[in-house]
Amino acid sequence: MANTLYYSPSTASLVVHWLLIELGVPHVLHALDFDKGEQRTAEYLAINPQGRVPTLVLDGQVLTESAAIAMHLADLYPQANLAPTLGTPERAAYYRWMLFCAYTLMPAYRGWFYPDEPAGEAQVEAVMASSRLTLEHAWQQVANHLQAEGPYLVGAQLTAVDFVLTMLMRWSRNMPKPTDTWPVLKAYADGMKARPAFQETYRREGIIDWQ
Ligand SMILES: N[C@@H](CCC(=O)N[C@@H](CS)C(=O)NCC(=O)O)C(=O)O
Repeated sequence: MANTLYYSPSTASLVVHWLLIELGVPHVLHALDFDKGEQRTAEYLAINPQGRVPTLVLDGQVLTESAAIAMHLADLYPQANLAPTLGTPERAAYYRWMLFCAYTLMPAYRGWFYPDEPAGEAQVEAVMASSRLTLEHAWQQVANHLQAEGPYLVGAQLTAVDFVLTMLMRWSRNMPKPTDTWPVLKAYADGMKARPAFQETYRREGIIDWQ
């Protein structure tokens, strides 16, 4: 079976799609239409019980969680140098920021985009307000870090975590305080967006905003 990315345009699958193109990994796309609830069909739940994207079937193995897939792809294609050497301070920083994305940014975005999940309709406003605060605080922290230790999250080396972070920055584009509000974050994102594989991902997913 060909490597298959189950995706929906402009979602958490974007970073996996981008890395597959960036690294030249052969794959086919399987689009899921969220409006039709295709992420919750029995067939899809059988491979991803969370009913979310991305799911990447790579060499026959089912992989989920965008940050984990990004790290695995970086490990599989060492010639691209997207993962610092094991056991180095740079590797530790790479883990730190990858988990910052997964532990801090992603749950806060989940709260912003799916605000009824934690406590129902009655608490939607409170959940959105708290998610927004968490995100703005986190983006300030990232901006301070890049200002002091950039140009990339791990310093001089571009790594897979920069791809994950760029996707997460993109999700703020329609929020009250998008990441482009911070000049250092905008400059960083502009550099990442200039990568040909980013442009190609946009083209294949049919995305035109946040160019
Ligand atoms: N932590 C997961 C998050 C995946 C996730 O929340 N995906 C969203 C799209 S951005 C999704 O599939 N939503 C559909 C739904 O929840 O019904 C990852 O990074 O892979």
